Amino acid sequence: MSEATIESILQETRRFHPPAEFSQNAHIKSLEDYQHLYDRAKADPQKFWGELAEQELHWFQKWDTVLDWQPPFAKWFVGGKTNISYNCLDRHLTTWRKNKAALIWEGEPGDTRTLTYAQLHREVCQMANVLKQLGVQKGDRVGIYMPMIPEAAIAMLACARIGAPHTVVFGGFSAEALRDRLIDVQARVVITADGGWRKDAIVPLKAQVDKALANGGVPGVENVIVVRRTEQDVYMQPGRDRWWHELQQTASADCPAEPMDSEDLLFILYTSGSTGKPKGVVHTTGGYNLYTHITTKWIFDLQDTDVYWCTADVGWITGHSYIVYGPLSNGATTLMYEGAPRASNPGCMWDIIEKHGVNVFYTAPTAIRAFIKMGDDLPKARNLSSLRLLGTVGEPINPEAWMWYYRVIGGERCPIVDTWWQTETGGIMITPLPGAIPTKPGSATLPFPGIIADVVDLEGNSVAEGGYLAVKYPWPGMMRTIYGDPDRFRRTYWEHIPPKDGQYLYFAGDGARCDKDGYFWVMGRVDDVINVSGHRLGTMEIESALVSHPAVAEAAVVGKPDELKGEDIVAFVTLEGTQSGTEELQKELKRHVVQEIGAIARPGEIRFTDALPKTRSGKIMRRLLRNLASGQEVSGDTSTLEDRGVLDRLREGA
Ligand code: 7RM
Repeated sequence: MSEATIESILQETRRFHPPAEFSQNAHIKSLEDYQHLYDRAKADPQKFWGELAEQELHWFQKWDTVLDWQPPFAKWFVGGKTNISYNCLDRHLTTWRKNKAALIWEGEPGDTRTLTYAQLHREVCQMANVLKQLGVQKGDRVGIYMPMIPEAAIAMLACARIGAPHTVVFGGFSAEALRDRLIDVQARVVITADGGWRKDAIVPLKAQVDKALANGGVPGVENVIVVRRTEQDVYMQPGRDRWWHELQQTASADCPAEPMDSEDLLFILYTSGSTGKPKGVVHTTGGYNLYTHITTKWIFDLQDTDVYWCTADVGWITGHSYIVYGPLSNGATTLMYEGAPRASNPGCMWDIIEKHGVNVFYTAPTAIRAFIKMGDDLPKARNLSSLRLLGTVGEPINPEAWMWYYRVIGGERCPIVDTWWQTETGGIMITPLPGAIPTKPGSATLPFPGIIADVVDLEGNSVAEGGYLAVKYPWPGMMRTIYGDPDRFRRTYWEHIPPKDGQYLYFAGDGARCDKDGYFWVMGRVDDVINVSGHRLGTMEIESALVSHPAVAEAAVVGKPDELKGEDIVAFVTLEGTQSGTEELQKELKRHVVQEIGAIARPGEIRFTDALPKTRSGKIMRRLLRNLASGQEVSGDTSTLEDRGVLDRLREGA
């Protein structure tokens, strides 16, 4: 976050109260109601979560114990048996919702499809049977590498139905990144499409899968299921690759949901950290289901007549929790959009809101800033009066963007829920409840009932004026471990801050402040993670990608504030031997990073230098590089710098 943004946030005094009419009809109607829930949950969390689990979900068998907490390992609803696919589908079929739209899909270019709960259930059962026929058993991992099409949700639910944990890999990731993830989970089957639409172009997903699997690249993958989406020619390897529609045609629609243990793995989703390779975040069945269910219900205040639209991609946690599982578990109508705003169709988002009468709209600050740039005329030319609630996620929202969203999109009548959470938390943690909590532009406001959050120093003492965001008590949606690496789980999240008075603290990796009203202001990452357009990237991943190029000797990557993307990637690179830092090489290195990771990791800027600023013990001084990248004066102590000349040469180079 830039200094200017921090300054403007600290001076923020505006307050927006929920409209009375909104509060009257809301699930949580007043600040007192919120306070009551919060206090009750804090006083007896197990009773609070246990009661909700009983009221809100179907269980084949009730649990014996709500929480088994052996820090940092939690088990929720121990002994309980349930199935999230059952909760998202089957239980709605015995109600009037059977023929309600479960999924409205807006595809590119101009395709559309609506699936009722009954239709979605049928497709899911068939795909579940297909997976079984291909030999997928409970516990086997399935890779999903898909565009934003209904089949992505169907595939996830089919996996959940038979107890096969899924790993969705964002379609923007490269073949290399896909391969790493498939290897790490030892996937048995991969579900993909011939291609997907992104901004008027076709992304060759199947070709990427072929590349990832080439030469036994991922041992153990026996089958690839391919959705026909773009109808371009793709290679189908005999014996391995099969068409989704052909398999579905002959599959039975009778597939009872497998009763899963509450702690059975539901999915593994990779996310970037400050060190090493992306981590496989593990989420399990019962706790995740309850947490995404109840956060969706109370935060998006879902009403049965609502059309709800979250613009994330199912390849990210937001898509998992708030396009697929949370909304469907509530029997809501969830809208899925394959496209994105682009020069050829800049008003597409507003067209979709008008066309479907979207009531709840959830997007990212980076998208809002892009909308602002495209001008007010586009949204003003559409009828957006169906909207009653707006949400944001992914990065801090600057107050100006918040105000624009409130005025131009929300018509000054829609509350905004600025939702802070992470892949690791499973669901939203700090957020307004829209009928209850007054908002302040730029603040995620207060913790969800049952979440005990604090801003602390590295000893675990509360430091409201600025410190690390931490969570003090386990919650049902929390990650259970890093796949295959419980030690790394402990080190990454539970050892930065030592337990205080026997209480363990979850370290989120974000910096935050807490104001006199107890409102949280999340300032951004405090580790070597950068947030580019709401996408989380580890500097080390990008450095590894750069160093894997033969011309590169060393690389150091930092974020610099960017008006549109939040942050942009700046790479400082030293070259091998006699290589010279040409413009052509800059381009090639950018291409190389895209090839290794994907387009979201493309550095905005590559700066060649003869040396990186290091301490005498050889550590790269990133703080200096961050200063340089953002054009600021180098601040703070430089006395540990080994070669002071480096700094001057870097300055001159810029
Ligand atoms: C949901 C998601 C997590 C990181 C997190 C923060 C940042 C997310 C907000 C936010 C300020 C918000 N999962 N972040 N939401 N920062 N205000 N409302 O984004 O795992 O991909 O990223 O995103 O830094 O640690 S994520």
